[in-house]
Amino acid sequence: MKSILNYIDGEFVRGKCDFADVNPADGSTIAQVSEANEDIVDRAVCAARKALRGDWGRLIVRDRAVCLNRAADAIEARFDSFVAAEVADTGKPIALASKLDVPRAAANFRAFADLIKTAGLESFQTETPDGKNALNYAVRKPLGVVGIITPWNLPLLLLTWKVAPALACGNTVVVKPSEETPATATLLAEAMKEAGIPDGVYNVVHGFGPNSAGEFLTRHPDVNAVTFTGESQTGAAIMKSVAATVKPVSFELGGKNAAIVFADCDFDDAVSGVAEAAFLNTGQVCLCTERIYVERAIFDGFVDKLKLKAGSLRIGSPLDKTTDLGPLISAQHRDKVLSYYRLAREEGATLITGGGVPGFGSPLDKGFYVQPTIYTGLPESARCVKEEIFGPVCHIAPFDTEEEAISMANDTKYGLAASVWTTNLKRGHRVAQRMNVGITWVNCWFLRDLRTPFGGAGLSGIGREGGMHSLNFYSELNNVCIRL
Ligand code: NAD
Ligand code: 6OD
Repeated sequence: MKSILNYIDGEFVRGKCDFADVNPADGSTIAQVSEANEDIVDRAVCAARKALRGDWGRLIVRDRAVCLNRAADAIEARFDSFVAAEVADTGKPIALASKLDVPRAAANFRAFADLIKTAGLESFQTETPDGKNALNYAVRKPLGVVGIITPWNLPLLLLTWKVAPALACGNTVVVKPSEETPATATLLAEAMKEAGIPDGVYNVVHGFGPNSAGEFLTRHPDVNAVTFTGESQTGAAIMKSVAATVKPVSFELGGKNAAIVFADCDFDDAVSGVAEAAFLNTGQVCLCTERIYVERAIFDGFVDKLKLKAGSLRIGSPLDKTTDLGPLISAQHRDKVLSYYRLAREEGATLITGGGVPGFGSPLDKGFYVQPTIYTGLPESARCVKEEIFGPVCHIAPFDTEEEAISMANDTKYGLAASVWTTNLKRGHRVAQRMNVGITWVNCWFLRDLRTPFGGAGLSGIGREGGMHSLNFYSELNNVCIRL
């Protein structure tokens, strides 16, 4: 059986206990993962601190950018291994991992390599009370050791989204990937070595959250900042854990995202776009749309067409290049999603399609599959309309006025993303600007430019990453004031 080990100071390190890495497509065990205890996490943090004082800490910005580009090259050189590892761990379709996850990992490194070379900082010429001048300018320094904790839905994409800017700013990192998807963070260690990134700059510890590697990392006194992507409740636990040592945090959390479809939309584009937003990655993208508001004039036609789209999705083996929908990540997560399918019935929903588990008559029956599911007819107060389900499921409700649609879309404690579907340019801008979220797409969804701010309001997060926002989070700015 394959072992997945911790990675500290350039060496693979075995812990005292193992846990199983399970393939969600058939429930088989892929590997045994070595869990990091508190000592191992401490060794990783010490290695990261030591590396700050070594060659890495002395590199000029241009050479750091070269390292990041070499990391991207190393990912591309092992493209097939990264795709295979991501597909086995997550059960996502091979076509999706090849198109989205692995290319974005390389793109994350290239984007921040480019940005750090050109990033400027503000300066001010200041008039002093005695009629003379002072010059203020800021310098960018690393924060130190950054703890990075990531989820299982887009493991490599979300990990590198944080590792790349952290390294661009000269930090060293200890990463704790999800216990469900440990493989690609570990493979990235090999790519980092190949890219010539000094030992100790990138360290990996494996394990769970509470009373395991996640908590040991966040409460470690020598970790200078924590960046986390995952559930809102986990964010709350991490806030408590970092409070004692007052660490800066960046949180990208859950969502209950809305799409607003106006009668003047390009109908076919809107149906395809909303179907993708509801079902991509089996609905396991934080940006996925679980609430759809459709103007009453096109409501029935839209529901029919979305049902046809859901019915045309090919559910099957992640290794089949034509598969659209793989399994959910785990038996536990499938239980959670199915409990919402039951709850929707109890809350009085009308089932339009799905609502159950597909049968294959093959080993895939042991996988954690569910059907893509559409409901209508729930009141806005229903738990299925309020709570994040994180599966291939959406609820569609009609609206009569723009104001009503905006008010329903904003009636949530989350605030991650929204999409607006209309051919009326003015309305597109107007509605988009009134969404209480970190990102609103108009006539598109999950279209990313890595220089733009990304994050959420309310339960969806704290802070923004992306472009200069990432550089500012991963840097300590020292303002120098010189009396002239
Ligand atoms: P999760 O919060 O359960 O776990 C995420 C990571 O946190 C894992 O590595 C886990 O081991 C670790 N963890 C758990 N408890 C911890 C603790 N007490 N201390 C330290 N670490 C701890 O999330 P998940 O189930 O892996 O991912 C799904 C969730 O992530 C969804 O809510 C989804 O919306 C959210 N998400 C948000 C974004 C975003 O960009 N906003 C992106 C992806 C996923
Ligand atoms: O595209 C990104 O940068 C990003 N952080 C996406 C998050 C997706 C959530 O599952």
